[in-house]
Amino acid sequence: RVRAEPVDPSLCEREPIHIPGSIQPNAVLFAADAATLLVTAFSTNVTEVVDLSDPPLLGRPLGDVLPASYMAAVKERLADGTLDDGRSLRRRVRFPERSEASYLAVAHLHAERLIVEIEREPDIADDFRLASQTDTELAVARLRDAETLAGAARVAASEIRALTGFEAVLVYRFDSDWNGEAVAEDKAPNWSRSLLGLRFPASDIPAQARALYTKAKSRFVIDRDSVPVALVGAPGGANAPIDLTFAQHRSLSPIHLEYQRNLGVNGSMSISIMVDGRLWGLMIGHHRRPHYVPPETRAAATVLTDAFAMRVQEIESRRLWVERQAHLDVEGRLVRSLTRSDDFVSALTGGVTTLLHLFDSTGAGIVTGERATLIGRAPPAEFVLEIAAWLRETVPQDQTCFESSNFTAAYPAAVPYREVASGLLAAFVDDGRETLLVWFRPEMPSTVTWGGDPRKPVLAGSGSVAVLPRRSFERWVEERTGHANPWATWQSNLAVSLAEAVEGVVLRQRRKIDELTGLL
Ligand code: BLA
Repeated sequence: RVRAEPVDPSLCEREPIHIPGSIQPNAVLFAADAATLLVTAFSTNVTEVVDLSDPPLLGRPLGDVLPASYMAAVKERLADGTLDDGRSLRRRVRFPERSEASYLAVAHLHAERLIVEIEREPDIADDFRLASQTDTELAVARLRDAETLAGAARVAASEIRALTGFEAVLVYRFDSDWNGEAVAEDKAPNWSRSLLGLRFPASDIPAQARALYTKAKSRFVIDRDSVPVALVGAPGGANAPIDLTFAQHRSLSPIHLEYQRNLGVNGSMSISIMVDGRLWGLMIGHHRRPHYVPPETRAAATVLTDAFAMRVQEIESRRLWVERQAHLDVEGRLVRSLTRSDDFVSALTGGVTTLLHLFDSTGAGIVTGERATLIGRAPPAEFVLEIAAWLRETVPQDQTCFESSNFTAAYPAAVPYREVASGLLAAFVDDGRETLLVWFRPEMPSTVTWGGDPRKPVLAGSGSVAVLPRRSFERWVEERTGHANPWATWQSNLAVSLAEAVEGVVLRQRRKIDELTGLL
């Protein structure tokens, strides 16, 4: 029985998913010492390809059991040093005892072990599809034509679904807190369930899984309910758990498989979407029945996902470039008027171009000592002075800037002003923190629709099962208050650089005043 109360989601991060001690049953696995190439572990289903009776497999040269031509190629790659993390050697192989069947052997080197996975290629697979090169080229061309991120995501989801035959393909995007959202979906018309636009809490894909997915780029589950095949190794020291980080047939976390059951998903896929070296999201495939995707198609889906990732990078960096150019232009005009004027406050707030032209702010201003000069929609001056006092005290000395898109959470006294001041960006001008520039952003009234109650993502299990995923993915609507659009890092950097320019001018004006008072 499942107890109702939620459990600390960090429990999920403790499962060592890279050493599950088993693989999915459609492949056979051999592990050998990378130096000696003697077998140190194997999956208990190896009898599907080799005869085990005599002599024992453990400690035997891997070359005794794998086809000679394949072993020769493996040794060549080992000598070249081109089999380490993430790289592999793939070859079609046959075994004498199984002359009728064709297998794909994939070898890679990881943690001082050579791991060889041998996958049976079914004669006729369910929903069998083979990726043709032209299909993939056409799909890449369509991705290149997409002008917006949403457009590219829609193209990617539908092309990858057409390629892999999943009943649904989702583009899942992480936010800065590792919550995620299904930003595109392509699905079979007879599947009424839709996850499009739903949010999912970070604990659904815990930290160690995200770290693993940054290294190993894809996972495919043919049959959620299949029984994993155990790995057996030499007893004693050599029996350290086999690190399956890069193994294609690693069996996935049973907690995750339970999650899939609750979602109504059997066969599945996830391919890492890497943008700028960071896990941007996942290309997720769902099937209500078991679903086999042949190796070439899996490889093509990974290539398409990479093409999508590159398109995202292009679209994002172009948008950022245009936005930044416009801001640099505004900054240039502000700095020019600063240098022409003796009064920096009016130079920044009184001219044709003002602080309000920066950062999509709706209010802005300057605090100098006990005076606040404000433009646009901002809290009253007395309250802005209170905010300034709080900032002077709270912001660590080594930081010259403060930014929040949920300011009322940091400073509850601002709740009455959240309509105009849910977002705050502030930059100190001088070391003494007497002067600061501030920008305000209004509250974005919004509702976030989660796939299930995000306050209870994890349930307590019983017996040997400590935690369970939630069972309901019913839409759960959260009303969000006190949130503004978030500030980008380049925006706070620009605020700091403008504050530095102001400091130059303020110092010059001070010097002038000092000179004048010296003359008196
Ligand atoms: C993994 N969780 C995952 C993965 C996805 C999700 C896509 C990757 C699985 C893979 O690569 O095949 C979650 N799947 C989703 C989401 C959607 C979806 C959000 O389709 C929405 C569209 N998960 C939990 C809880 C725990 C948990 C409570 O909900 C732990 C207590 C764990 N999820 C968990 C683990 C993995 C995982 C451990 C790693 C699975 C693995 O690679 O072994």
